[in-house]
Amino acid sequence: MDFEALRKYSALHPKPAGLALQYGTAGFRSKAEQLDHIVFRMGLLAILRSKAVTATIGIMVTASHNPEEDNGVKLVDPLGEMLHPSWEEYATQLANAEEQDLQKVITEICQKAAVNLHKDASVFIGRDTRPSSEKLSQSVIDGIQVLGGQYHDYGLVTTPQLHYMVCCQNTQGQYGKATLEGYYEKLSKAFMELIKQSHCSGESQRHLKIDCANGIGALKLSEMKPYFPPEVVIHIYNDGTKEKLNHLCGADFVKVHQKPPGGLDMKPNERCCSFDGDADRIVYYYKDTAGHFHLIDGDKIGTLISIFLKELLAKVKQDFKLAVVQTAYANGNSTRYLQETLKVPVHCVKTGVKHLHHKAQEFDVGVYFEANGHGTVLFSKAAETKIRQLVKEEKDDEKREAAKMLENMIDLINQTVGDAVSDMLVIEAILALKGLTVQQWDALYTDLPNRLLKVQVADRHVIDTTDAERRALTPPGLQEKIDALVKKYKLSRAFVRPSGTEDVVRIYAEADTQENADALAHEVSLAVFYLAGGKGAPPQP
Ligand code: G16
Repeated sequence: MDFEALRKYSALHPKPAGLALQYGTAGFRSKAEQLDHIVFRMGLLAILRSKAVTATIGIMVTASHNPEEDNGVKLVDPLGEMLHPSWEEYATQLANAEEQDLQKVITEICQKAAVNLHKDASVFIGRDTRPSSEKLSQSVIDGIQVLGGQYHDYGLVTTPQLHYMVCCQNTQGQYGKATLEGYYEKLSKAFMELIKQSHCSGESQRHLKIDCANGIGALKLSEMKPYFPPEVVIHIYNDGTKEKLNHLCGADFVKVHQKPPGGLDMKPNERCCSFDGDADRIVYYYKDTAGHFHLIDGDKIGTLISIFLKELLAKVKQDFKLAVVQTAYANGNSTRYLQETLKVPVHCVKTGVKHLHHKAQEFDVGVYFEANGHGTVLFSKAAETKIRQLVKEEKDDEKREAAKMLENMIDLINQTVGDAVSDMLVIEAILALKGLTVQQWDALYTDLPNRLLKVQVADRHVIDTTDAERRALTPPGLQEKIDALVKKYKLSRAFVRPSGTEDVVRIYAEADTQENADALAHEVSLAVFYLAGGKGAPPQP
């Protein structure tokens, strides 16, 4: 290793004194101006990771749902999954090392992770549309070059597109071609094959209004438009030409505020959806004839997909284990519906796609969705092989037809990570195949009224949680207070957790009425404020 070059380049990307950041829910996230040294060092780490696993590693510069002024960076592991947890710790160590200790920390990581520095290394880079992203991805390249690795810069891509590229590359093309054309072709072919199997779509043309959060999704959907069949007409809103990224729009805004995004004019009963800033989340919604807004969040998306898959799995008559993975944010009625009506096992894990993905890998067919719209479906290798074999060899028409649909689902869903574009096509195909309107989909179950709030505290890490984040261990007295508050309301539930992407504590509450959910969330936010060191003025109702 050329330590002299490392010293020289690292000095060009100095760490601000006293700044310590942590590899969180989805990598590092902070104000963009605090991140130059972090992205440079993540360039270094990507090379080490690539040498350690002898595979291409991805680096995405994005802060997804965060405000435009923020940015972030995360590493993508060989099959397109999130960075292995053992390396998250190395990432944090490297990010926080003082300039003079950088060489020592790198040497320690190489020893602990048995990195053979003589091996080749390769990194794929992508970035979102934030004004700061281009410069930050240049700093990633500086880091890569110091350690002498190969790289391919995809430039502007959605986060899931980068995950897809990494997986394609490391499976030697088995997962698909590692190009944008390859991605568009794979998805559109599977989508068209699927809707060909629809006999009663109920709509000759499918119109869908899409709020792209003023982010990368608009660019990539426009590129993909020529690949769509003429029956599918997408209308792109919030394309980034007028307003700021994620400002009053996008999947996170719509989910948190339970209201339509700005910049999208919605007629009664029109099917609409929102992507987030890097197009890895999606939520649907519509307005009824009385003008009421109806949100169809990740829970209901996961439910629709589970219903569809369960029916197909019954038809192919294989002993495949289907399960759904959710987080504590899942609406109580979605969990009840899945378990009691659909009779599908449901598992609850900590927030963060990496946790859901990991759990979903335990099943033949693992559906995972966060309520915020981040999710996908994983098919085990054995299930995939069996399904593809049934398509080729099965004599029974109904069984073969069902296997064919499952095969197209396997190709349409981005199994590396939640992907708004792929999820949207999956949903549109299922609605067409089942002849369902958005209202019928919404009517599967009624969400319990709920409220999401944020509170700022001096140090959010004073809150430690357990039981998949449903109970607070610290600070003392907080959980007891939440328990007492929850007892005041019917059908109620509440929990708090430190965010891994923003400097806030998140609060979730649900109850029998919206007033009660709002009141409970507010009371819990006051408890957090007073017991966990709230900053500024106490939260107002
Ligand atoms: C990221 C993660 C999601 C998580 C969300 C919020 O989403 O990928 O799994 O639900 O952050 O996390 P937290 O509550 O810890 O801030 P995104 O879309 O911002 O990448």
